[in-house]
Amino acid sequence: MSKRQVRIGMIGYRFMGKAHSHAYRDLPFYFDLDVEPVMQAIAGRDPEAVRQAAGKMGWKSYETDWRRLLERDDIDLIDIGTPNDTHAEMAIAAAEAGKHIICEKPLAMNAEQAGRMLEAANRAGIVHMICHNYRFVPAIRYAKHLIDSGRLGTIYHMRATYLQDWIMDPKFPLVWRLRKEVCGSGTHGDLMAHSIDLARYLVGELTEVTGMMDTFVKCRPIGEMSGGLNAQVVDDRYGEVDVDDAVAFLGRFANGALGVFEASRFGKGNRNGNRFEINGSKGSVRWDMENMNNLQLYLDDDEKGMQGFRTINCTEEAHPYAGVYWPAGHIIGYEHTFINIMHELMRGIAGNFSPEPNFADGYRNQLVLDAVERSALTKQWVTIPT
Ligand code: SOE
Repeated sequence: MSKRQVRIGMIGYRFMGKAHSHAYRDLPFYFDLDVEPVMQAIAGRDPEAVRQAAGKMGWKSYETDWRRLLERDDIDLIDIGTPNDTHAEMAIAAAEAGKHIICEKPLAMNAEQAGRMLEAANRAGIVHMICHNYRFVPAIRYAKHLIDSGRLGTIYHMRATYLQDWIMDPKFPLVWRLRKEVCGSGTHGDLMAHSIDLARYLVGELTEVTGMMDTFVKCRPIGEMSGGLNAQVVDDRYGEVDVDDAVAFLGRFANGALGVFEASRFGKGNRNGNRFEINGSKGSVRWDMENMNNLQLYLDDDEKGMQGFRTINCTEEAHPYAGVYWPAGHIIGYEHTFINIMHELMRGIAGNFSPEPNFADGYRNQLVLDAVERSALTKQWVTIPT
């Protein structure tokens, strides 16, 4: 018997569009699914670019207005991979049209918008997720298993850094990720949102925060608006950078643990340095995205004299998701984190539930982002609403 189809309409087709398209294509290759994902249509404003993207990435059709995807009755799921200022409008309209949704992070420009998106999704009873792909790294899921099963004991600390360096040249242009009206915040919403998601996933809710933010290069040449990490200058005029280049905060978790977080796009030499360490009463874990298959684990009950951090290559059958790919030792990469998350999304649609992380997680994440921003402005500790 043929499987129920999930016909996807994706909005945006650049960096995240490429990652998501690749995931949909590869998904049935690795996972036994109860539904069949169908790459039905993509939407983008530039007719020639969207036509080419559809052809290259394997989409059956394309639209030049995203609203058309919502009108079409051959679309079941809307995938939003556009700049942050568009997420709320698109997601609320998609929910009202009865479409399931996966949305890129950060969910919105602020918690008020994110709350409205969550309400709209709940009201419509659709399946929704936010694309925090790092939760789907086998090593991170294994760390979660170790924490939840008590192997690390009581958790005292989480220390996370997320460092990149692609905007350090003062001549790097003023792309959308550096304009508040388009992205809401800079490094904070782009990178810190991932660390906050991992903190909530691995340790629990944060209750209060105190933070600081800064912008090192305050004016930049005007560049391609849609430009990504390799954007070019297109105009010799300069514009103001009104978002943070770097952010740091201290946080308390509801379970008593302490968190120290730093995110920066001025971390010279770090291309995608997403890292954390968690310390418990019985052990610790360390993880680094640039070596994503490995988890460093310290266990206090190891024999004296042999204690120390060991490296676990999380590619064994015992490691979440690893078994569906290659035999042990044959590592996976960034793109597989998207295949794994899309697999959860398909499970959710088949079973009519919203797998985590969903819009509720996106909303709670946004509450923390907003609180850190407020704290940086007021120089006070800020309580996160429950
Ligand atoms: C660019 O800073 C970026 O692509 C982020 O937007 C992603 O969320 C992160 O995973 C990698 O870096």
